[in-house]
Amino acid sequence: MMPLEKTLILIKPDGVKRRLIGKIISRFEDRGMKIVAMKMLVLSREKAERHYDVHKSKPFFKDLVGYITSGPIVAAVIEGPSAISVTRTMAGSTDGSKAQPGTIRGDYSTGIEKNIIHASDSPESFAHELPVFFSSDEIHDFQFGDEQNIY
Ligand code: 3AN
Repeated sequence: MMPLEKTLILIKPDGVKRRLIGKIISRFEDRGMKIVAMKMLVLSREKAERHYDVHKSKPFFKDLVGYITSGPIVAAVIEGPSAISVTRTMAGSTDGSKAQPGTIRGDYSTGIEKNIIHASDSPESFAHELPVFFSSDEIHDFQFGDEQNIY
C-alpha cells in the first residue's frame, strides 16, 4: 500500500456562498479520499495572516486576507495516497480563467481571488497551515470498510 498523506483544504467564501460545499467534498470522497476532520468557521484576521504569511510581501496580501475573512469557510483535512499532489491537481491552476475543465477551479471559477478552494502545496505548507485550523484531537483516525479496493 502507498503511504497515506494528509492535506488541508479550505472551501473559500465564494464556494460556500455558491452552494458548492457538497459538490466539492463529494469529489474527494468519490476519489476514495478520507475526510478526517471538517469544520465551518469565519477566520479571524490574525489567523488569516498566519495562514497566508508566505504571501505577506505580495501586493495582493491585504485583499487576500480581507477576502478569506469575509464570510464562512469550510476547512477539512483529507487523507489519501499522495493527498497533497492529488488534491492540488483536482483544485486546478490558481487562476480560474486558466484552470483545466474537470478541475474544481476549471469547472466553477474564472477568478484568481475568488477561486473556490485552497489546498496545501507541500508537506511544509500543510504543517504550517494545519494548526491554524485544527488541534490534534480534532483529526480522526478510522478505516473505510472497503480500503482494499481503494488503496
Ligand atoms: P494556490 O492557492 O494555487 O496555491 P498561491 O499560493 O500562489 O496559489 O496564492 C495563494 C492565494 O492568493 C490564491 N489562492 C489566490 O486566491 C491568491 N492570489 C494568488 N495570486 C494572486 C493575484 N495575482 N491576485 C490576487 N490574488 C492572488
